[in-house]
Amino acid sequence: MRVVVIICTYNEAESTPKLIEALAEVFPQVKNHEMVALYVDDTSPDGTADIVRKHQKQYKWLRLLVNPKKSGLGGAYAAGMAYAMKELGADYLMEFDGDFQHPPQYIPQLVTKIDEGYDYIIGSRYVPGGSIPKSWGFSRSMLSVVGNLVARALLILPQVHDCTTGFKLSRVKGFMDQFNFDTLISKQFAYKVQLLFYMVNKGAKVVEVPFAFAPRTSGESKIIKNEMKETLRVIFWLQFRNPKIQRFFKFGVVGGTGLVLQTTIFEVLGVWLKILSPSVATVLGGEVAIISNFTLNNLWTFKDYQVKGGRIILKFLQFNFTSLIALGIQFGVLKLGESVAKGSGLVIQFFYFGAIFIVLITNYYIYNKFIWKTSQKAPSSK
Ligand SMILES: Nc1nc2c(ncn2[C@@H]2O[C@H](COP(=O)(O)OP(=O)(O)OP(=O)(O)O)[C@@H](O)[C@H]2O)c(=O)[nH]1
Ligand SMILES: [Mg+2]
Repeated sequence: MRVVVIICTYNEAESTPKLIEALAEVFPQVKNHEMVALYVDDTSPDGTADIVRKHQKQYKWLRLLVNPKKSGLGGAYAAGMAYAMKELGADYLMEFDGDFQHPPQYIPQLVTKIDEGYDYIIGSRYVPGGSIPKSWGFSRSMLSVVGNLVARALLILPQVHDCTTGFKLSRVKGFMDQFNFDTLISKQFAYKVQLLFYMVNKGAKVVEVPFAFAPRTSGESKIIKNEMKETLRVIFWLQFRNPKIQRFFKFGVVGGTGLVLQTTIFEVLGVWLKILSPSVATVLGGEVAIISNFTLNNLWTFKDYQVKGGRIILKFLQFNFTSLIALGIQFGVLKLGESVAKGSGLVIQFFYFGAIFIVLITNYYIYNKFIWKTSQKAPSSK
């Protein structure tokens, strides 16, 4: 495999010669893969590109791409990755900082994971053995730790412990060669969370390799002040367009309309007019909501998996059956509520909404798993 280590630089003249020498020592340790280093420099005023050019005479594996102006880290990586795939025939792309914060001795450890079949190899600061610099003050450490936790939670990627690291190795075939760089939401550091989200959701086999993120010893930090805000902006758009989130949102809306129907019947017949007992009024309201929910979910929430023709009857019966389970849960909880409430309307309401919550979660699971079977390929894409 040809591994292209992409090093984006802006004013890294001090560390660049040292880093090239360090790579020259480390690359021969990788026996069964071909290592190439690609510097992507945004015409740094301190002449970083000239230093690379000078070393190119000595090292055949050293390549350089110069962008005419500063394009932000995401912009620089987009250009570098496209160049590495198109011009250098890369099989794997490594993202690597040019200021020694990603210590070069970890490169072979990440590369060997290719042999174990991994598509996405993450240099991780937040798994045992990994760390952030001890010299970082409280606020910088907190920004990193909390920022990562927030990103991890909002991306809904609990399996990845370091979602904001910049040290990664990605497979080209089937993954990076299918990524459309025009869709990059941010040209800044936040591009990283988008690539992570893309790779994991594309089904990449992922592994995290611990590494000690070193303190910056020379040059200046280029991290922009509003990086956290920029990362949140990227995550917002990623999730806004995420079909799974959209589906859950639609399910919520449909469930909400069902809830309004059911609650109206419950409140009017069971609480206000007292024509029915609260438990019976709940079940009657539920029946009406079932019909409405099935129709709306089939036409809208699970549109990609829509049931048509004669199968609608079968699926509707199944839906009814699973809804009966839900009604059973509600009935049981409300019965319990009736015995506890001893006539108190407020306590009954508490049990009523508690039961609804349990039922919502159960229903969403059953719909996905058994009714519309969303883990299978959508009928429209078959
Ligand atoms: N080509 C290019 N490289 C950039 C740009 N911004 C940052 N870099 C490089 O990206 C790498 C990471 O940037 P850093 O400023 O070190 O960011 P950081 O490591 O998160 O922050 P520090 O811990 O303060 O160093 C370094 O090699 C930078 O020179 C840019 O706009 N263009
Ligand atoms: Mg740095």
